[in-house]
Amino acid sequence: AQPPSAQPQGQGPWVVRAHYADRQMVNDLAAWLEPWEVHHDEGYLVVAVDRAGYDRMLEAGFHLEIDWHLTGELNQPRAMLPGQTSGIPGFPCYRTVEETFATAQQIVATHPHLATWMDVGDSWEKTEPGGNPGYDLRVLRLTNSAIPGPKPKLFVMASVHAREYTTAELATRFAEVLAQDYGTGPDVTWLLDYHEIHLLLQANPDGRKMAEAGDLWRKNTNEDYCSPTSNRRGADLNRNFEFQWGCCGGSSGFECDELYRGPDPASEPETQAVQNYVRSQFPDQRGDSLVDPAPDAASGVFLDLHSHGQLVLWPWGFVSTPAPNATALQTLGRKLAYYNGYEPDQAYGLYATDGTTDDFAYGDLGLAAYTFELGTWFFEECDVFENTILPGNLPALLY
Ligand code: 0X9
Ligand code: ZN
Repeated sequence: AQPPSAQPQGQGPWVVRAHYADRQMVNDLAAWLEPWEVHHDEGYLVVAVDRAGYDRMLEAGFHLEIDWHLTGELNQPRAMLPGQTSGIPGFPCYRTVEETFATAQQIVATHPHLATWMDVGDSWEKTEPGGNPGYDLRVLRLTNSAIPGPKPKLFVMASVHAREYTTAELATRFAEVLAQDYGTGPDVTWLLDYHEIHLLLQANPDGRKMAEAGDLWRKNTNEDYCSPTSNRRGADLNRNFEFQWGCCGGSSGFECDELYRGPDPASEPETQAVQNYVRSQFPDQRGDSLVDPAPDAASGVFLDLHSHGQLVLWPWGFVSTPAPNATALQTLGRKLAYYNGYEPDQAYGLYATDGTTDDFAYGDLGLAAYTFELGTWFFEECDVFENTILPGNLPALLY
């Protein structure tokens, strides 16, 4: 233990508890660094910084305390547990990218009338010639194809931030429950008879491979940004979406930053794949003005799974002004939060963000759009996932 005011030696990285005086300090910080946790009621946030980041935060007026426990968790070498034969090393409950894809293919093979596995685009590595073959971005669609549509749709995407282990696994378990319970569970049977559920299980597979090795990787792996071999390269896909891209100080223009928005709106192939797919599946139900509401009869739910923070968030994220459909978004958001026990809030209440998935889905198309922040850590322990996150969130997804 060190006294809180002592300056750490060396280059870091460290996980710090940063005490702040007002929300403006948090929004200014969130233009270049992603706060891992924000506790507005207690006036501190948690974030990882290197030496330059530490000094920059001190200059900005934060009072910094190093969390030596979480700092020790950074850069832990990873190995399979004794007897572990599958999953992320040290975390057998989380399927790897390849295992996630194999599960989806297995569901389709076992339930061909219920499930389709579609190629909807490419990861950055796949678009590049060279050694790394990359991945297709794939959507698992679940519905009873014997009953014709059109049917209302739910779109869920997971692991757009690579290190957020619980998210892809939750979406994959959801798919398994739907496939298994069809025909015996009345709710699931009704759901798949009269709705379509579209799951982009791995929205950032290139980044996820880095995170599977234990790196706290967030962005995609685009080598054009920062430097081709830097572990700070890539673009933050949750700042790269077209709608209000880079508008409002909720993202960074610096290539090495965690919150780098990319050089142009939707510059990244992963972003393009999501935008194109969502636009192909849902009609545009909202006018072009920021104050136009979607009609009460608008159809379609969009959900982006992240971690961590135990939050249910809805648009807007780029501005504090409530969205034109704020009351309806809040009503459904609170209902979802009733199921998972999380705190419901407008996304801006956390910190300002621009170019995000949910602002795109609601702003561009008028979908009821949400972000869940699952659990309490990026590399969540498996017993927390199995005993808390999964039982809390499956009912929210089913609802
Ligand atoms: O900063 C983010 O992208 C999200 N937090 S995370 O720790 N998963 O990176 C929060 C996004 C909140 N804003 C919107 N949902 N619009
Ligand atoms: Zn995230």
